[in-house]
Amino acid sequence: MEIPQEVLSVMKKAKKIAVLTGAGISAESGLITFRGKDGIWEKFDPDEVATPGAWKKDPLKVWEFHEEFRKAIAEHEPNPAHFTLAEIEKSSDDFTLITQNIDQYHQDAGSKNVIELHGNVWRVKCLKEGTVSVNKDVPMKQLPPYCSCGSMLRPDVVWFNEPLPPAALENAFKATYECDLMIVVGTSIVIYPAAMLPSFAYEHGAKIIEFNLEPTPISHLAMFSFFGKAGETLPEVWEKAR
Ligand code: BJW
Repeated sequence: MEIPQEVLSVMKKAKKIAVLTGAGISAESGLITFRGKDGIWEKFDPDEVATPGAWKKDPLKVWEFHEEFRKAIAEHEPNPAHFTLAEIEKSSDDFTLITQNIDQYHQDAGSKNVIELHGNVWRVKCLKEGTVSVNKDVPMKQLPPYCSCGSMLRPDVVWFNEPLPPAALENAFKATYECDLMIVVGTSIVIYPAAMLPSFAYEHGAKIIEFNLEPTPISHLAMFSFFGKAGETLPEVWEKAR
């Protein structure tokens, strides 16, 4: 693969790195992405399984969808792209990984400074008390699950039309404004507010390097886009840049 010297130089010299990841980074682990051919939204209607309205109408159906997701995550594991980002963090003084993913593979691969914009499917939230706890039961002992207080638990993820966790969003914007390099991996850049981050970084003077199978709405802003599987391209680029 041809890797422009300029890209290696930017990666080497970057003082503050922000990374934005999406479902594509976990594709080579064996997880299905949301959009495109054979994507999750081809099989499921998001209005039926990933909105507050869906939850109100049929919490069991929503839980069954998330239960499938939990099973798939448990059956697979992080891939070389996740591990490479953890390595980049180790050799960087200022590194923030902003992910839209709910699978926790970044933390499993060793990443430390991770901002989860859309929550984490291993956490559950009590609807009455608002308390959040970790539940890694696969399968769940009971669907839908209940809190000891008697109230139903929901997955601690962000559905459409729900606000993102304020602290996560604030920290993501801060990292975006401050970084001199943003690496964008495996996201279609269509879901807001996450989709705004690369252009904000660009407007604040950061270089953008993208890893995706195909062009995205931010490819024209990128100093370079590596088109291919991130589990192959990202390790190869980092090997040369480190
Ligand atoms: C590879 C690869 C390989 C494959 N290597 N690459 C109009 C304008 C602007 C905004 C809106 C609007 N109408 C509605 C909105 C808001 C809405 C939105 O953005 N809608 C769009 C449809 C326009 N956003 C929201 O509702 C958000 N909340 C919000 O805005 O709140 C405002 C508010 C404030 C106050 C009160 C109330 C509300 C919330 C968004 C939540 C998103 N949730 C999901 C589901 C979580 C799972 C669950 O339910 O449990 O999050 S949707 C889904 O999309 C998931 C993802 O995180 C997210 C992004 O997808 P991602 O990661 O980019 O995946 P894909 O599949 O799209 O792309 C994969 C990419 O990988 C592709 O590019 C491939 O090519 C690539 N790839 N293999 C490299 N091997």
